[in-house]
Amino acid sequence: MLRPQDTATRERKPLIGLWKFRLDNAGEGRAAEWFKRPLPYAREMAVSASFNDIATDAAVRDYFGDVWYQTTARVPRGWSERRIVLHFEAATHRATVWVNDVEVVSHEGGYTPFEAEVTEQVQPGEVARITVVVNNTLSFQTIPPGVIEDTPDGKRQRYWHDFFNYAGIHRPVWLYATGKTYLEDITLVTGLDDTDGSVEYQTKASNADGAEVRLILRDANGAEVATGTGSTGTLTVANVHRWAPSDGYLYDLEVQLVGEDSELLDSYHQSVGVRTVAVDGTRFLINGEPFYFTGFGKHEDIAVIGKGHNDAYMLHDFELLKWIGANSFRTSHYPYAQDVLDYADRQGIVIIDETPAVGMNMGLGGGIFGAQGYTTFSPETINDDTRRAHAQAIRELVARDKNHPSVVLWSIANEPESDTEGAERYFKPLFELTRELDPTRPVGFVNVMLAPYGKCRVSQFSDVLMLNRYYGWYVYAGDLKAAEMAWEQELKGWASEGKPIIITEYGADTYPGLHALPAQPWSEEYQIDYLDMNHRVFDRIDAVVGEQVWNFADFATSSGAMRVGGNKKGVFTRDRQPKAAAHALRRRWRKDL
Ligand code: BDP
Repeated sequence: MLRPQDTATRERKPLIGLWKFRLDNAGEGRAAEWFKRPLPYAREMAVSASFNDIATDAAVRDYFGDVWYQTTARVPRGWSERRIVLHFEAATHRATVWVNDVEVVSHEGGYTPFEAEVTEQVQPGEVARITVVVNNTLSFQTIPPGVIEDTPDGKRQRYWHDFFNYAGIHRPVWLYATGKTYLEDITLVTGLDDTDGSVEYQTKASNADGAEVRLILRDANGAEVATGTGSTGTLTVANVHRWAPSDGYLYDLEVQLVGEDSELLDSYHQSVGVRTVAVDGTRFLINGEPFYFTGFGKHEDIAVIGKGHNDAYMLHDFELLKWIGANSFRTSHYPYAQDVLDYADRQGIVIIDETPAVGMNMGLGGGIFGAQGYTTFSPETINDDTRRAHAQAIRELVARDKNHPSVVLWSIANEPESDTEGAERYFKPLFELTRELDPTRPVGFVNVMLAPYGKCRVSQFSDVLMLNRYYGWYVYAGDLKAAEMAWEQELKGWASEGKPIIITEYGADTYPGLHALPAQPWSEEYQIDYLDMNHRVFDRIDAVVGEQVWNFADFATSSGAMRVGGNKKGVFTRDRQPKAAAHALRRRWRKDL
């Protein structure tokens, strides 16, 4: 699926702004066919934003079930004879869409795009009614998983991931038009041969019998550097300007479908960063050169907007990454908005791209999320149906992000149970699937402290070991000497596996403004000491090729005795002001200062 674009043959119309909105507490909307008329008793809701924090009411914030969105859009009158498509960049966690009275699409999974052709349902020049029922309920068969529990006070949604279950239409919606002959998909693989670059392409088109595929590759100044024809092939770029960390140089590949009489039937612009990625022993190579990841696990998390994408915050976050000397981040714990990936491409920021498979671990968080009382992998809990949903989430992530040069590594899950036979059985085919979908990038998953070196049965499938460790926080809190010894010992074990290791999480909750001398947990001083201790350990182990602090910024999570107004492991506050540790990290990461 190609993201909507304005080109010589395509036009799009954003459907963002205020939509009608209502909760469906009684679960009556589907049977009552609310899509057939103006949404009854609706309030207004911002699209794109999570709905949870807009109102002042806990009943809205904590709501789970169906919520309804509705808008009307006038279809541009110039779109007659065109193929018209309704496109959602995401609806969390699932949605069904009607255009006027007709159901046009349903989609499962909260962070990847979906669309439906609606040519037959709309009239150019006329107004169309678009109704969406979004559902944010999590079950053992969803990614991420959750469960609805009965309590004396009614039903409650529980889940095992440590971030708030923001939901709604929090990414843009588009109406767009193409010709009847159109490009469906483009897949690129880039390579390097000394000073030459190669761009291997594969295109897919619809209703394109008799049409020719033509390709024009232009450099950043718009000068043509290579051309080609045919639905698959390879372009060569002499003296290529490589895409590299902190040098987000992009070429523009225009793919055209041309009719017999030379008529331009479709045109799509795909940006291309020419680079290679490889694992060699314990080294992670970008363009054949060892790369060391510095940066963070992040979240899409903004006050009031929740997981809604916001361009201003995105730009500011990247400014902060640059300021602090971060060259990378992980899209913990779900695929981020496509604008973020596009911007990372342009900025030369390196991405570890993660699926929404988080919280698949019933052994975790007894103290944080309450006692679990479930078995992780079992016919009643995470089972074959869950794995099918997980496989689909991987397919949609790879399909969406395969052409981003910034994406160098797939993370197919965060901290799942991984020390049991059930886990091994569950994950083996998912690794195989990911490699089949994308043979060009390394694949891994993020290992949890409960499956330490010697116990994990899933790491055998990973090309890169990604470890989340909280020595000095969840264990040995306040005793950094003991933490340092235990951590180094475990890490040496992992290093003996001969694979590159990225520390994808290490962090300490820190209440901004809390000071303690000598340092104590939760103080700004302790966060610095904790990070220093970790860095001493990493610097002693060659196989460590990256450090990503948990977290870039404080973020919202479900409330609990361990959380003070959210998760406070941010190096920046939720409103993006630096804690003292930000300055310390900057001194470590900014080699130019
Ligand atoms: C890890 C999770 C992350 C949490 C973090 C924490 O991967 O989502 O927020 O720990 O406890 O278990 O802060």
